[in-house]
Amino acid sequence: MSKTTKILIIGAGGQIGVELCIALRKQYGENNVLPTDLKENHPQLESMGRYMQLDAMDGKKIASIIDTEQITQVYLLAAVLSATGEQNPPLAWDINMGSLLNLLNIGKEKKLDKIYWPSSIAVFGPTTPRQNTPQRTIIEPQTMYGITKYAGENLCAYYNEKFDMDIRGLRYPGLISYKSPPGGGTTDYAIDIFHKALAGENFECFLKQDTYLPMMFMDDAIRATISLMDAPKEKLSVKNSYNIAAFSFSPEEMATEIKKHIPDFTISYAPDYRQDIAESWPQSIDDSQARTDWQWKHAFDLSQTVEAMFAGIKSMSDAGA
Ligand code: NAD
Ligand code: AKB
Repeated sequence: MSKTTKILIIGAGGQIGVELCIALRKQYGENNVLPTDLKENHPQLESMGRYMQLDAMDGKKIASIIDTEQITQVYLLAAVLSATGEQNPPLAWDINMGSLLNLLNIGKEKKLDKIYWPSSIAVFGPTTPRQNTPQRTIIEPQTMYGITKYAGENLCAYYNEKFDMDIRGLRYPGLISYKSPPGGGTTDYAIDIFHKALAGENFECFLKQDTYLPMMFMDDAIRATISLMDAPKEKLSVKNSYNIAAFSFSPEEMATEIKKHIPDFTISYAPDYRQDIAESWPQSIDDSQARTDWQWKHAFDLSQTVEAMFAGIKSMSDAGA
């Protein structure tokens, strides 16, 4: 008889975690997915079922939850993102690396079936080809966040190889969503812009008008995550983290798209330290390996994303969220 899949999400209270929890519960059942986060309370997650406070650095507690809850898979989402990481690089190193190394050792000891750990386009740096960045290429990240993602990818590949574990990951582009706010990234402007537009306010962008970055709507990112985790192991030729992509745009192009819905919308530009981060990242990504290995295909383009964002933010505010 096959055993029940029981999932622990660490860092579930952020932009990706809330939506991933909803999707995984749909697939595996509410009682088989336990969302946890450093935050003592999380009203949104608590309103949907069980929630537990858990520090990703607390290996003893993680091991004990794996035992008592009979956890078979862990999704580790706790992290310090690019912009916050450049404000406090030692913190980014400690949290991003400490939590991963902790979990890999626990996963090895407890013989977890699978671990998910996300990487980012931030692994790439200024020496990487910026257009159609290949899966395998020069990787010399310039931010502490990118350095932790690159080191983390290599750690995952090492544990996969040495200890015959099953650790999977995606290099997400900037993710655009409305259910849970973003947590300190360079691509966050592409979410904040909607809230300002709907409030009838000017949006002051911290990136220059022609800064192109790869982006994706959250529904596609969640579907990609679950498809990767469901894919047969023998199909996965990449042992660290897969490139995935949807579309790229600049702040100016996003503003033009928003004006189709709100003609009076205005944008101004006041680039800050995040401009350097954005300029060190690719402008577009080649994700053909993911498309070949596990049939990844994005569904949302820029205009569909903008429509879904306006509809989603309005429905959340109508529901009083
Ligand atoms: P987020 O900042 O929105 O959420 C991270 C969550 O981790 C927060 O709820 C935070 O409270 C929690 N956390 C922080 N320290 C913790 C700790 N010590 N113990 C437990 N929880 C802790 O981030 P996100 O956007 O949901 O990103 C999740 C993962 O995906 C990260 O690894 C991030 O690098 C990666 N990623 C995100 C994006 C994106 O655009 N959102 C893009 C590429 C990669
Ligand atoms: C960030 O901007 O830090 C994240 C990412 C692309 O990793 N959104």
